Amino acid sequence: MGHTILNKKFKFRSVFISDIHLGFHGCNADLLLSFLRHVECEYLYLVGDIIDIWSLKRKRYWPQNHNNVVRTILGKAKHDTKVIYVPGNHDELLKTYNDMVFGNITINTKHIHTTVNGKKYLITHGDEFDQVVKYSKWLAKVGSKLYDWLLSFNSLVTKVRNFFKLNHWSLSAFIKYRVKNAVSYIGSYEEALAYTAQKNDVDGIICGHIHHPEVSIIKNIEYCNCGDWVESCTALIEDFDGSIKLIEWGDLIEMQDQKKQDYVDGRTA
Ligand SMILES: [Mn+2]
Repeated sequence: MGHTILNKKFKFRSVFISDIHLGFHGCNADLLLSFLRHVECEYLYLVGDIIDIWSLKRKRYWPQNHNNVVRTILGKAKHDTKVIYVPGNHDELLKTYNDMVFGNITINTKHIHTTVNGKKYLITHGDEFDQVVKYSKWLAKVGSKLYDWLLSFNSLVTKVRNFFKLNHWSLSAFIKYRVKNAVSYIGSYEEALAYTAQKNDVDGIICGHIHHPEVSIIKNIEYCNCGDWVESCTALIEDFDGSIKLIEWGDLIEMQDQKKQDYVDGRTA
């Protein structure tokens, strides 16, 4: 679609996007394409759930604009952008290819990004915290031993489910379904990630998974969630001073469209 309103190109040191869900009909590929075409960066992180293999298994869906997203990313990787793909749960198949390079895109299941001012951020999709959040009520009482155990338990659960071809338990779907408790689940998720960042001795954590964009400080840890390209259409960027910021591309485009519309209305009125 013709989002030609912004003539400007934005330059950032790094861009972080997650939960694109290519192959799923809800993916907002047009908005993502306009974002990718307006952005230049040295590092592009794909923070999981980029290709929705679960959805493709249910229904084969792959329109042209999903191809265009892949081509645009490969084009950046071919030129001056270092592209790192950290797989999530909807594309967990890729986790078995850790450290492999496909068309200039490196697969890394766990990655630490160092900003221009020397801060360290752990980059992870965040699905491994599903079981932690599920049992967060009594986790708070029993403490961190159980937390560690649940983290390893999560991968076991995934293996067993894959073996028996069972459906996955998805935290993001669960949060959407249990609207009343959504706030408390989001809170538990954020705390679990901040705790992991502390344990890994980093300044912050960059994640996705729950489709809830945010940049905030939790327990002295910078918690940064990319959001998604199904609903929020947001990205995280690292500026040239090293600060991590949230860009609400959907809102930005809408504002520009509105300005243009106001202009047109003004002329015709
Ligand atoms: Mn996910």
